[in-house]
Amino acid sequence: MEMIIEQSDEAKKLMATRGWDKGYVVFGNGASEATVKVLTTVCLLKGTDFKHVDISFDDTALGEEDKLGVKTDTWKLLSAGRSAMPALAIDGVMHTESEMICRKLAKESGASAEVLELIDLSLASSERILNAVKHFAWSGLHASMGYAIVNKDHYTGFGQGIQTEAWEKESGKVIDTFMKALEAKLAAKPALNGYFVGDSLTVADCVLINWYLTLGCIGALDIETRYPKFCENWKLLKAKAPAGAQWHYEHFPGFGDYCANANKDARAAGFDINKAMP
Ligand SMILES: N[C@@H](CCC(=O)N[C@@H](CS)C(=O)NCC(=O)O)C(=O)O
Repeated sequence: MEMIIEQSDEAKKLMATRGWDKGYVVFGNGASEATVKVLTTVCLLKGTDFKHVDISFDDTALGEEDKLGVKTDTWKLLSAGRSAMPALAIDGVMHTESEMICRKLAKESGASAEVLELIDLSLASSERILNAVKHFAWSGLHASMGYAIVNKDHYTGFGQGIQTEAWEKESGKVIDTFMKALEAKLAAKPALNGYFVGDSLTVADCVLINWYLTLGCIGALDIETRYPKFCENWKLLKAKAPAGAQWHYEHFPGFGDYCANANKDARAAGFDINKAMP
């Protein structure tokens, strides 16, 4: 289960010119809710033995620095038309889909069945959950900004009035089932310590690391009352400052304020993820 991108000859040539065809190269913005999963996983498993190409939320052209915009033709070329982040190149082979990348790396590093099960739990629901957050938060923000920082067609399928009430309710069910499973997992631990399995960081923690801010801060879901153990555990992990998560912790919450502001009227009129919950 992995998503390998078939790059064109032109893309492969660029990868080689920049030295991105050797070793591990993470492409993505550290703040991003999908990129943070891969960055923390790669830091956990490879230490500092990887390159990081910053994919910025704009149309910055590739220069001397390892940095280019998510809206550029260059990123479109490298990502074979997907134009989304993150991606991980392993010796020049490009992989996409954050959780699938993490699962592959976890499996190859000999992760336990318990860790793989937690990754699979997230994999089974994450597309719908991310779409729900796009629906209730991101799409309103990006529309209000004229799609200045993202690729428009990734967001126009969501937003007030675009999905049905049945879709919204189903999304709420998926979120609740997923979060209750995580809550139960934590309830079975002798004490919360920031980690879902045992007493050290695993790839399961890396894959699950974004959901607190994605759902609570961006989606404005009332997670603190609904899933208290999950929230406490996330805070305990944050206090341990796992490598690769610093940009997500620091810069991602700011987007929550922008989303709240852009969706203010819609939310006041009842377009609210909390109303979709069972
Ligand atoms: N399912 C994908 C989601 C990728 C995704 O939505 N990435 C966002 C950032 S978190 C992105 O690239 N947004 C900019 C855009 O789509 O133009 C994954 O987990 O890798």
